[in-house]
Amino acid sequence: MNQAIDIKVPDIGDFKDVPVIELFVKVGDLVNPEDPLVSLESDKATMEVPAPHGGVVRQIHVKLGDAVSEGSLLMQFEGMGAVVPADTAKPSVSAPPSPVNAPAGLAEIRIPDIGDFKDVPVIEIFVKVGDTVKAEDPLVSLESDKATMDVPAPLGGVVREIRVKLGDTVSEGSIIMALATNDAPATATAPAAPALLAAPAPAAPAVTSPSGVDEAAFRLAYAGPAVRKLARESGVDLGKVRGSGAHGRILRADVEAFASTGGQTAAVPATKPASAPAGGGTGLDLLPWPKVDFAKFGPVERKELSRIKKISGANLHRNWVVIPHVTTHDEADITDLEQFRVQMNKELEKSGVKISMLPFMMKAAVATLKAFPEFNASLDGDSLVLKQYYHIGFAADTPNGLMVPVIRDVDRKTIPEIAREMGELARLAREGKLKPDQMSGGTFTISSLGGIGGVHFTPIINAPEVAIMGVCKSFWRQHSSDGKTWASRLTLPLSLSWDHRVIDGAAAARFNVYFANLLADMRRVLF
Ligand code: CAO
Repeated sequence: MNQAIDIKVPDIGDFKDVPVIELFVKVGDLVNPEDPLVSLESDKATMEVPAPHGGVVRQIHVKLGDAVSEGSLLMQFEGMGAVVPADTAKPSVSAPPSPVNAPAGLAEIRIPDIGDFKDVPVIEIFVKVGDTVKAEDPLVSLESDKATMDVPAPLGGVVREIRVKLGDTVSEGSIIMALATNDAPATATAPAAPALLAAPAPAAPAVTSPSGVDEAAFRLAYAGPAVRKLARESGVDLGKVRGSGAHGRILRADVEAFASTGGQTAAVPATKPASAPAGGGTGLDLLPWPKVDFAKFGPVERKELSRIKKISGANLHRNWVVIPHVTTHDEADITDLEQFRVQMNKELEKSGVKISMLPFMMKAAVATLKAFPEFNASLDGDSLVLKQYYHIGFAADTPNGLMVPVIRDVDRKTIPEIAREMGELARLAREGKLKPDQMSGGTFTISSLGGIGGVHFTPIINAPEVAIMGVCKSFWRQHSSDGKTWASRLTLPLSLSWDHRVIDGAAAARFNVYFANLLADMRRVLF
């Protein structure tokens, strides 16, 4: 006899009020045990709730976007004796799933919010298939050009599948592994669901399209197990499907649409044009890089670039090639400011804060940015996004390479506060412990080589910012304003690089003069 069976959300760890992001069944569907019913997405994991029993879907009690927790009623099945496996054949009409026959969960673990970072390489994988992990155990380590980040397990379980390998690049939302939670089979070879209504899907590799599927992109595609299975069965290269779900999640409908159009409409272009348009001037038709056997000329040693150097190199290269840089040099008279700085350091000696020239430059930069708002902006297509906040980055030299921590709201901080924060961020940078949010959101950068030397240099703009101020070591020079009387003045060399798509030379020269005048007399910052 048919029975009404309540299907509830099983144990999903500490998660509560998790939105339903996908419904895999509709009223009237015939479902096998273990078939996915709904997909839930917290900020840290995507979980598919499988059917604990076979049956026909009689009622669905949730809709997309509804928030559910353990025990929430999802749907009702009309159970049919023939499809209920023996060990789960006694569903009570209203009893919540017991620990024994609660539907086992498969949680897909995604990269959480990692700030503005994208395409960050996986540099370490701490677990292997079959390992049992607890919530908060580290799963993988990522390394951007600016920080190393461990991704912890958002919930406990057994690692069922690892979908990344060392060197793969991931972004927020990329799926890195699948965890069997609760009573889910710990290995892919122990499926619990007897297939009574339909033949089980063949194992993934057997149905994979033999050609053209980019396995790495497939692994990283943002999609749940049911959609992956469908993609495998349909021979769809998941890495090429654009997701229409929240945060770009690939839905069943996306795979179906992709498959129905022969993979044409939603495909991401896989290749660049073979060559630049003739005469268009948009391609770089360069000679190949010279290949030289240096050892022919003398002894050499080969040393691999650090990972941070490799990645920051790629960013610097992009910025250098894409942004039409111009650098305007100038000088600031900091004689009085230096005297004041030395005096303040004496007064603050006991507080433990030591103030270099850089915090003063930050304050002067904010006042200058307020006067020249297009320098505190980013290009977005044909628009300029003018920011009304002043987060100033500073280049920090570290043993691993260049990093740019950001001090937020410099306009609202005192000089000692800026100095203290800068010291702390520089320390974290040197120890490789900066967090993504400590390096994001900058609106303008200062790169100071003043503690080292140099006269002028041409700093590379830290995209998507539009300008960067470089400063070198101050020096004493004889100065005259009338050619008759001369005085020794402490002079700070300035090198402002600016994006010529946004800023004109006259504005850049004015920016430097304004900035220099503020440093010459910091009282002007008050105006
Ligand atoms: N002229 C003369 N002396 C200067 C100066 C300047 N413009 N700027 C700093 N100094 C002095 C400081 O007063 C300090 O002197 P004391 O030791 O006598 O007190 C000394 O130089 C060292 O300063 P600092 O470098 O420790 O402090 P800072 O606040 O100026 O800079 C930081 C901090 C983190 C920015 C710096 O240590 C650093 O990493 N600079 C390198 C940035 C870089 O690599 N830029 C290039 C990017 S493009 O590849």
